[in-house]
Amino acid sequence: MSLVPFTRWPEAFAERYRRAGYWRGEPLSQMLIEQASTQPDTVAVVGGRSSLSYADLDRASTNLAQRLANRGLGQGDRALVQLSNQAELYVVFFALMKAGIAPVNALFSHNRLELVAYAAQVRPRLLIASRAHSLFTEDAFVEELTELIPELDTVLLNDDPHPELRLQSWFEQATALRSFSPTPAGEVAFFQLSGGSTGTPKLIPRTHDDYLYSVRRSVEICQFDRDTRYLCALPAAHNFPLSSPGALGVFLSGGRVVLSPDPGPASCFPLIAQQQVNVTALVPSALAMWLQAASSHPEDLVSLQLIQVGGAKLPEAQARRAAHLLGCKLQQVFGMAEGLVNYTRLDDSEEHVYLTQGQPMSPDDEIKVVDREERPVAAGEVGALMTRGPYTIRGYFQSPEHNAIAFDADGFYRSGDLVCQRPDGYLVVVGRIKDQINRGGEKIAAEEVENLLMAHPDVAQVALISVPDQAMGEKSCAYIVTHDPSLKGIVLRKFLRGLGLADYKLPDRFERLDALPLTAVGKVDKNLLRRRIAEQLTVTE
Ligand code: J2J
Repeated sequence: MSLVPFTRWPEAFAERYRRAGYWRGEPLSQMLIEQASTQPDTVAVVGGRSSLSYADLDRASTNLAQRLANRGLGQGDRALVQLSNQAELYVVFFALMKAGIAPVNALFSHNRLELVAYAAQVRPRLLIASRAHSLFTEDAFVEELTELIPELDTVLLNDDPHPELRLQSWFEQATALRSFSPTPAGEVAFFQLSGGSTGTPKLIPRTHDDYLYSVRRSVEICQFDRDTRYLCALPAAHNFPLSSPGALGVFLSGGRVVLSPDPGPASCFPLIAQQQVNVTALVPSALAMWLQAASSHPEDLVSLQLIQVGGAKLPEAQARRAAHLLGCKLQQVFGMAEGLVNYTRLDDSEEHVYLTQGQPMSPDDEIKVVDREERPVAAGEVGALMTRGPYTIRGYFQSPEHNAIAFDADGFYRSGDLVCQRPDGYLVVVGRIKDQINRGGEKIAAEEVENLLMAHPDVAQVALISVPDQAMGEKSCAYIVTHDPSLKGIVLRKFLRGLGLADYKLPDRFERLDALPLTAVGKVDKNLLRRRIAEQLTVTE
């Protein structure tokens, strides 16, 4: 048996985290087994047409795990999974945890380029995807993947008409031919996705021990219990709605997850009313849509008690309006798939909830705020955030060169965020140094899009930057230098789409320049470009 390799915490730290009771040697599947035995008939998840009790979820995931084991899949194997916000996503997640298979859960908005990049890194033996996604309506992409990844020998598709391919038929009772079990809790359970700032999207190996601790601690802070009815409105595979406390926090507490296909009020409000949802997690751009819709449908939202907001900076004015208009508690969440999650606490003062992004959830989260030379800044000053702790990774998957940049010699992760830490320990996010665009909580690595645009024969130089946007917080703008004066943005967008890039990464706007401005050291001066577009926008608005 060969397990998935990853950068381990040094033994002294691992020992400390075990002694403190954070790491308990328990697999992520254990929470489901426990709920299924104590309250089998309680509804665990409602999504689209299906409603699954804890017993259903446990049984279906065990059956799938058994069938996969019967095919020889198990510990050390990897899977590529792409499902929408549907109950099957959790059946698959728990099945893979039970069978020791480590999945990458791609977002449904991901396209060919992202899936190929993930597959090339993890070399999955198993692909689980959906016929409802444009990549999988025909078989061509599955064939392409199978050619690219010879190890890929099992493909299951949601709602496929053929029983042997159809994911749901694998949820049915199977003969026990081979045994299966989760990977040891200190080993990789699955891969999270990095927002990234590099050319290829990086993968984040999370162990059962560290992830389960982050979920357990989040549940304590957010006070989830059996009465929790959580609306999963964001993409379900994302770290926030999966673990902060997210769906896993709900399953750990014995509550109910209600899945919405998208975070729009038209989908969410009726579900909140029907299901008496009392908590949800949103990004600020979705919250803004809710605030607009709330005044015309206030009766839909009466059951809501807590709205968590994170993924991008929540403006103070919006925070105040939300608390006022929605009539429930607000919580700011500043987290990252690499680990560290900060929460404002439920009994915090309004001042904390409106003005800060919370404080680290664990007493063993170590925070450094540093200047350009990585010396700690004076208390309360702005600097770059560095962190390590019991659920923050020590390295990306198979990325030694990038790890040398993203982590310091002591294992601190450089998050790329500019923050200030107040004397009371609370963090305020003031900006970022990583070359990324945060488009309504969806992260775009500038370098990835720039490299692809450079592949166009008429593009000589390119710089992708963020542009402030009323609705999304930020949008993207590509500054290009081209020899062809007639080259249109629409052509470049089509080009990028043709390469298989996810839609949300397509530049919202293109601007042409004769040359890109450079800094004194010869790098593209993105600050100047950002100032320039901001001025241009103020003039035209
Ligand atoms: C400002 N920027 C924020 C916030 C994240 C919980 C919540 C969010 C994520 C997430 C997550 C922010 N204010 N409140 O994984 O478990 C930006 C920062 C951060 C990056 C991480 C969770 N909350 N951000 O957003 O991996 O720049 O995780 O470094 O997608 O989002 O992005 P991601």
